[in-house]
Amino acid sequence: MRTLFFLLFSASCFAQTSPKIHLNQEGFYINAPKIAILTNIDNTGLFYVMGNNGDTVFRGQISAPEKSKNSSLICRTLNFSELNQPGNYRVFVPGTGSSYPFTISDHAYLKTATATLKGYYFLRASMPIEAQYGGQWSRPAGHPDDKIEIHPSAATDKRPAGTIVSSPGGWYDAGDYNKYIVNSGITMGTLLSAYEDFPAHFDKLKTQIPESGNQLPDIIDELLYNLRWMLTMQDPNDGGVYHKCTNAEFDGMVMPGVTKLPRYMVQKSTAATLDFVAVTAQAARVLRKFDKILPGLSDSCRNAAINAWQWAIRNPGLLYHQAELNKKFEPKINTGAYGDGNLKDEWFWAASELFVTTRDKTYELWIIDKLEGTVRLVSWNSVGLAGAYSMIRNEKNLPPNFINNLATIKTRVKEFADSLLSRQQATAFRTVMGGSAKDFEWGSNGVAANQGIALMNAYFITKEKKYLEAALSNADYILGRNATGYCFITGAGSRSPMHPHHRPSVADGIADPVPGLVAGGPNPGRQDGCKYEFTEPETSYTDDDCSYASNEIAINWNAPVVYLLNGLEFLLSQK
Ligand code: 9MR
Ligand code: 9MR
Repeated sequence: MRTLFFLLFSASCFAQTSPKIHLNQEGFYINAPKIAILTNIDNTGLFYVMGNNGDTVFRGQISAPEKSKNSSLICRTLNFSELNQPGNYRVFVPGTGSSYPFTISDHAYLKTATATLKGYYFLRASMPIEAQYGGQWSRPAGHPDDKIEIHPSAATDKRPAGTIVSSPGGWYDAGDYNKYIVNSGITMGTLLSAYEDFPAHFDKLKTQIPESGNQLPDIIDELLYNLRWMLTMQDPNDGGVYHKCTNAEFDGMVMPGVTKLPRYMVQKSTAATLDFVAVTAQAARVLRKFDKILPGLSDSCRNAAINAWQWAIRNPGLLYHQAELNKKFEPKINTGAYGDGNLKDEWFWAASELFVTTRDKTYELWIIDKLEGTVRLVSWNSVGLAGAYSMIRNEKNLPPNFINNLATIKTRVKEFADSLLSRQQATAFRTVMGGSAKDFEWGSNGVAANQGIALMNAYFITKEKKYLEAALSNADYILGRNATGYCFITGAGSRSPMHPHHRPSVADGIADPVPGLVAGGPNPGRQDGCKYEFTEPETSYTDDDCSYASNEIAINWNAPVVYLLNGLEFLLSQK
């Protein structure tokens, strides 16, 4: 026994860290499931969990092999869920080596959950990032956006082409420096929902931003920075909302504000306007309790939402078709399109948020009319579930005669979550993510996080723990239990993206990328034409800044990660 112990001790101390042990590189909650996956190692013996001092604290059996459905990897499960002593550990597999370090703790996600919210501060467009808050990533203000030209596609009598308007602030969309209402919409909806679902958590959460210490929670301060920009995207003359505030062509890979290319307000669209309705209606509701600190803002949001809704009713079919637009207008616009051909879910979301906020029956009819087929995973072009979540969350404030409709909506959400849950045991990484090879698309980490949110909503409906544990499996996925072995959040874990497609991270001359940002994730579409070492669905990821299809950061996939990690921290820490 003594010799065995000694052998293990020395083996683990000097053992190489092995990337073949894939696990959450941050940590696990005390009473939560704990799993690592061993890939392409022929070993069905024992594995060990060792503390920092080399003591073995747990010993378990390596499972039988299983081929992953989403790649050629052969996977074995190492389950150490029973270990529930707080501490710092590594998994050790004799002959293979040690895993990255991890903790078991009551606040396993807190640090990273906070960092993902802080990530938005670094994306703020028109103000400097100061060293006091941004550390080594401080930088001058980016695009001031106080002189935006009305593009010919957006011209009206009152605002002819070339009219100058002001649209400062807001977050940059992603690795690029443009600001798009559609993508801002679902991002804001997700973050507002995080606050609505977990106010007690966010009321205390400090992210060290310039506004920290004022009377508002930091998440609200961060949201306001983008909300105030969004409000400038509405034409006060008719209530319609411009699709985007953008360059004609993407800026080069330089720091923000270096290029001085003209910026344009491009075509109003029904999708942008409906997403704007949903966000401002939800903001009106969420900000109501801060009326004393933000006098009039909640009312302004409500009015903005109603005006935009009326514009959409008058203009129900104005889709954004960049190629068509470029046949008619100069300059041609070649930045992100966010064009969506099906707006049923946008109507549903907008009507849901207005209904919850105003209780006006007009919107109820739209909800019922648009329900069929809108329960699909949330993404920038699929926003129906966001409306369903808001109605479920605000059940108590809905008119009593809505109860049957709400029951239907709950059933749909639960069924959707059940279909996700049922796939978990069939994935070799034991995550809900990867239940279908189609999960691996542009921004697949957003898919993983949004699946987590759907599962958490099923938990809210049923209070059944299995949904929370399934949501956790996707947090584990994002934090490292995936085929690539990356913890996909910059600055988190042991092996995280170093070269995201993010202009400041490329151009700032600092080795570490801007922290708290989520990389897109595996995407076998590989639309960027970069070199990928692996190309199977769950492995087609490359940590190269040329790879905008697998390694770009974006506000719409950071937001569900903010929701997932903060929500799980709130629900699973024993407080
Ligand atoms: O940087 C752009 C990124 O934000 C977009 O997601 C991507 C796809 O639209 O395009 C990137 O810009 C590239 C452009 O499409 C082609 N020329 C090189 C640009 C930078 O890599
Ligand atoms: O997330 C978007 C993805 O679904 C699209 O397939 C892709 C190509 O149109 O564009 C993605 O969004 C990018 C946007 O167009 C420009 N800013 C960066 C976004 C993330 O890559």
